Amino acid sequence: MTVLSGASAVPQERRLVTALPGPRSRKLMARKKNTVADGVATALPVFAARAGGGIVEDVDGNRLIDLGSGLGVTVVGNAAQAVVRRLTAQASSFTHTAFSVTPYEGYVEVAEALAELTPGEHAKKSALFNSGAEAVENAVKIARAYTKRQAVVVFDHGYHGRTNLTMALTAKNMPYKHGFGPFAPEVYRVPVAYGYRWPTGPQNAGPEAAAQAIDQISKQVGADNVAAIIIEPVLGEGGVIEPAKGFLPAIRRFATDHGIVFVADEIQSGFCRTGQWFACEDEGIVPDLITTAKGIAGGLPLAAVTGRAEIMDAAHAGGLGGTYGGNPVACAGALGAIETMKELDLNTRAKAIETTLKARLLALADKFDVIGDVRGRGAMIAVELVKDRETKEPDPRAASALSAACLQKGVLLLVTGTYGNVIRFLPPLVIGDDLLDESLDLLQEALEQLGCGTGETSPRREAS
Ligand code: PLZ
Repeated sequence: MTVLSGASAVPQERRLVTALPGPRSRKLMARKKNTVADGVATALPVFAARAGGGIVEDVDGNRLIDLGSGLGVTVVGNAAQAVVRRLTAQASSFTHTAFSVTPYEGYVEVAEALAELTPGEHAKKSALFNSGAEAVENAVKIARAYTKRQAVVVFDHGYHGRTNLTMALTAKNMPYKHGFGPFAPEVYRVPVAYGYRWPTGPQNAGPEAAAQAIDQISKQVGADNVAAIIIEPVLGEGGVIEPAKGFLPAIRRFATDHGIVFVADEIQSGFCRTGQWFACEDEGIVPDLITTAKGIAGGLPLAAVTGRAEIMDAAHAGGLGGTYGGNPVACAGALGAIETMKELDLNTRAKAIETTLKARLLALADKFDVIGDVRGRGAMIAVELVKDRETKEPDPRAASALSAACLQKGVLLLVTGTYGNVIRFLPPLVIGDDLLDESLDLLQEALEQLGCGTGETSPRREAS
């Protein structure tokens, strides 16, 4: 795929010129320690200088293979040409007027693109915001205004943000919520169909988890009190969990039957990441509202709520907004990113990345018994690490050791999951096959160095 990454000014090759972190990164880290709040931690100890294609170059000149896309954002790669062209033109015309004061065309164009690309043939409208969390909060506001109900239902392992309401919606305590309560009321959490860990096996997870979730909502909350059900079609931060087949359609049906607004949080899974414009398309789900951010704007801060016009219009005039929401430079970035996704057919590219990654990771799972599960779709793939394949006891230490060892070899890999034991692969979709292959060779080397064992005597990895 040299055609894709060839567009980047950054040479598409791994290069290590210092030990990691290098001297410049170490100096910057000391300055950060003095002036940046400790709560703002960094997953990796290297500072970026430039990035493009599948490479992040650090301030010491090391070139690292990027399997994280800055938390799943740079679907089209860093500094993608169309993004830079459009945002540069916009920035030299005007950088801000506030859409709620003096509107501009770019915002409307993004809303039109969202109406075209999101699932469903119904009339759609959008509102734009700055961050994923802000989009989710506004989806809740809109659903409450429309239904005149208050309760919000979310799922085990879900992640929706770090603001007060979205902390309440997020499942995991550490690091997202710990010590930051009290949290917003009227939030209820129910089970999700986590195939790999479902007690009666992945084949039963879909219907059983749906039945449990629906029973809990009906008995503990009351369906008629529920404004919104919010779910990630692939649960990213929770560990790249694909709800087992049948789960999403059952929950969608339940929402329809009870006048509940079904919100797909596609902030991480949207915009070609899973090989579809939106991950919920894989099971033919048409959400009432969909929240987007991350991939939407090639790295610029932009987020959206898009959905049925009659629901979106339920909030009174002036009820939705914010100073910067739908900033013109960010909108220009989004139009450039969407143009790139279409031009390079990044949905097809995501599927090809899945084929490459899964083949290699499944082969590694046969050799290394620390790998309990390989899962995900498109360029959103993960391996779950366990101490023992029978008990499936999570192995978070192996995950952090592995990501640290990969970093030393020049590969940026992120750890995630409720149990901190999932290594995820979220590369920019414009990464070259050569870089992907190389990163997997290096991952294999790291697994060997860490003595992760052979799977010859262990039961085979379970498909989930
Ligand atoms: N919904 C599904 O994945 C952001 C956050 C990582 P913001 N995920 C990465 C971290 O440590 O903060 C996310 C998401 C889903 C909502 C959000 C929130 O998006 O743009 O970070 O607010």
